[in-house]
Amino acid sequence: MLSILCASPAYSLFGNGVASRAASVALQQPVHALRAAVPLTMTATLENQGSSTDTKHSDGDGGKKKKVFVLGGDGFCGWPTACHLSDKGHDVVIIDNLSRRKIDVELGASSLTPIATPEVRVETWNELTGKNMRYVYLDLAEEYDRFVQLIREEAPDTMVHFAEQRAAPYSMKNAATKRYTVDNNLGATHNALCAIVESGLDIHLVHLGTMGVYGYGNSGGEIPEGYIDVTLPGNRQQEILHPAYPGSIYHATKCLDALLFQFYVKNDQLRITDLHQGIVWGTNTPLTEQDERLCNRFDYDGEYGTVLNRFLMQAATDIPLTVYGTGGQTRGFIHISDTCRCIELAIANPPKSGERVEILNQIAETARVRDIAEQVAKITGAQVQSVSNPRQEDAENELVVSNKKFKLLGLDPILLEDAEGLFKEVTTIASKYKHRVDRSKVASKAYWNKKRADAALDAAPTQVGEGQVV
Ligand code: NAD
Ligand code: USQ
Repeated sequence: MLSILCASPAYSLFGNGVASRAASVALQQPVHALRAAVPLTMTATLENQGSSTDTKHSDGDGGKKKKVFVLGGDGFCGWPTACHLSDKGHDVVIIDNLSRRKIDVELGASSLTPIATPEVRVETWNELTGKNMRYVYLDLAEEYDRFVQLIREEAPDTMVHFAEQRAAPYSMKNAATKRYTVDNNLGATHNALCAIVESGLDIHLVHLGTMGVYGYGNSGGEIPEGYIDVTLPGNRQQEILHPAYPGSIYHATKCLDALLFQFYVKNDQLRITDLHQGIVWGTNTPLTEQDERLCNRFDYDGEYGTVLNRFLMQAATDIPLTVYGTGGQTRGFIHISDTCRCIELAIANPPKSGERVEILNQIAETARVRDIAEQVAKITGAQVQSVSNPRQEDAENELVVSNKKFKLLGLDPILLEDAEGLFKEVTTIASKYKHRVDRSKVASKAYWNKKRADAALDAAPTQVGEGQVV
């Protein structure tokens, strides 16, 4: 019998001083469900996008509450999603090996926000809500037998798979981090797939993929959701998986995951949804705001911090915004609250057994890095800095992405142009915890190749705050 909620990590990164406070921001969004046009397999819509304890969505599976494993449920996306799903009435079991917290120790970095241990998080959540969320300390890539046993004992309906090393810069740091990223991510994904087959249970796998599997606009025109029509030699028309075009080892693992999904659907008729998510920004949701012990993590360091959250944190701590190169890179963005809503929808709308992998683009919109910097600067008065780009990537790119499927399911995502209040919410959090900022960790020290590393040295001074202010 596996022990649940009793495994204690050897260390705690959480400080004292936990104080309760009421949720203050309600992200109620109007629902514009275009029900008539919803494909047959996708029938559930978001009836209620705010925080609530009653589940009102009509489920594509007949509205039943599900037992959901949240793999990687201690992470930035996983924790608020676990709370959201529990709040919606699902029976949630978090599985995590705390590798993200351990990598912080390795990098000498830490979340800007103090985060409680998973045991304290889960206990607090259950105390506040009367729910029965559980947590299992388990390495998905390394502990296959334990994982299969857990699946047999718990018989989940759905597994949401966040449990991968997710930072492109960390994956490009050196040979050890490249190898770890490939071993961990493919090991975790393949173990999840293999275990579903071995269990003999009909489990829906919802995987968090990335927009970066497509490359960023290099195929021309709008990026469709997963599949693309092509004309092969001899004028043969075919629909294929959109060609993979990863820009980092991390992104490459997501492309390889996609091939595994295709194989397991064909061979074992598994039910798989792959969500190609853009860059997630924000910190807390109304649910994780309820109590400081539920606070979500906030990565700001050069390896794990993502661009918009970094800019908001930099603005709050008087660091000029670190635009890499010209800032002409265009990417997809989504707020953390919308991530939770998308997962809720994906769980409620599984593909049928053996149906091709269901792929949805999980973004609210695309935006250019320099435009985001300008927007943050306008709101906060921050300076904008151009630093040598440590990454091998196009300096400028266009990016048009379809996100029709989630919109058809009723998602009305938060858009950046309407997000001034949410920007301020993040800068408020960043200001509150600015005493925890280690300024030496802000600049990225992960170079994609020697050329990029040499260019960064030549472009000295590259220290944050010393570069060219544009
Ligand atoms: P995160 O690093 O904060 O969370 C991942 C969690 O998985 C961590 O808690 C980590 O400890 C756990 N984990 C990793 N390997 C594991 C293993 N072998 N066994 C058990 N647990 C393991 O990352 P995140 O930002 O929450 O991202 C979650 C997922 O969403 C990732 O797969 C990522 O690729 C994807 N995604 C994230 C973003 C983003 O902007 N954060 C955007 C697109 C896609
Ligand atoms: N960038 C800056 N300044 C910074 C940090 C980043 O200009 O201080 C630029 C980068 O060069 C890049 C863009 O901003 O062009 C995005 O970088 P990022 O670190 O915000 O995002 P990325 O490395 O692409 O990875 C993140 C998540 C990853 C997810 C991916 C979605 O870490 O897990 O898969 O976003 S996407 O970008 O759509 O592929």
